[in-house]
Amino acid sequence: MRRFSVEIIGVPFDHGVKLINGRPGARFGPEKVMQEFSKLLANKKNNDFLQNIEKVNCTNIIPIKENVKKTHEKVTTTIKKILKPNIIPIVIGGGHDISFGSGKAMFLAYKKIGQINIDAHYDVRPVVNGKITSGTPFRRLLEGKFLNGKNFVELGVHAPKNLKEHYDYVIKKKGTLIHLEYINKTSIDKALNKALSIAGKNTNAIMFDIDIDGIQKRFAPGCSAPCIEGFTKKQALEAAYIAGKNNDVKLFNLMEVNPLHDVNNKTVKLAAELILSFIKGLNERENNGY
Ligand SMILES: [Mn+2]
Repeated sequence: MRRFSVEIIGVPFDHGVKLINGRPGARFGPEKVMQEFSKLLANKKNNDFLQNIEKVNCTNIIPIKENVKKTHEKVTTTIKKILKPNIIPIVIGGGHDISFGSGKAMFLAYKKIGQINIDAHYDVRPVVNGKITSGTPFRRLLEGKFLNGKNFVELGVHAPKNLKEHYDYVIKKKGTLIHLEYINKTSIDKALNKALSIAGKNTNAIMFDIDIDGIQKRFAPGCSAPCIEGFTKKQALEAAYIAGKNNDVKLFNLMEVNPLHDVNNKTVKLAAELILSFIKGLNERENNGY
């Protein structure tokens, strides 16, 4: 019996990136990543990863022009309807602000949720003058009480411009930071399993995020805010696989892929591989997994 379905949901929206003065273009991410992913699916050697997968569907959520709040509401409503323990959405951004929309849907579906974020940045900026930027998703989830800080884990957070006040905010909320230095000294496997146990403690479901800017610029130049430092391609692929394999992970957000700044399509290809890696893990989940 095939046990899981995957719903790949594109949200071609980067207004939140513009509002933070980042490089726009992530609105083109979903289409490009889906194209590349369908090539991977068409490759017969990848069929071994799909024995337990009933189907992989691709759809888009049409954003509300320049309206971040309304677009997020649409994301929440749409994903809430899709979420079932055996239906795993993979959301492709778009700006990282969209994770607020999918996170709220997770809260409505599962009540107690955990969050793991692989990112160069904290993304806990406050909403100032009503501007919901791509740097705000986790603060909004925490402030809205959709997410308890005790179940919030950030991995990487290595951008040189990260502000002390955002670090302080995560600590005040009792969130966990696992820095890149520690991960490189130990392993991504160890760090992610630690993150999964924290995010999964007394919760019903975990949301897993990869902001592509968490990966080194040489592997992922096509993003809104690239960093020289970061995860390697291998670490990111392993993280996606481990998250996919964990029974508690019920949604994957893959954010900030920006084809306008890509080099030889390598960021888009990496994003497609990350999706496949996650699905490979999902395919290997133990028994009923839900
Ligand atoms: Mn981010």
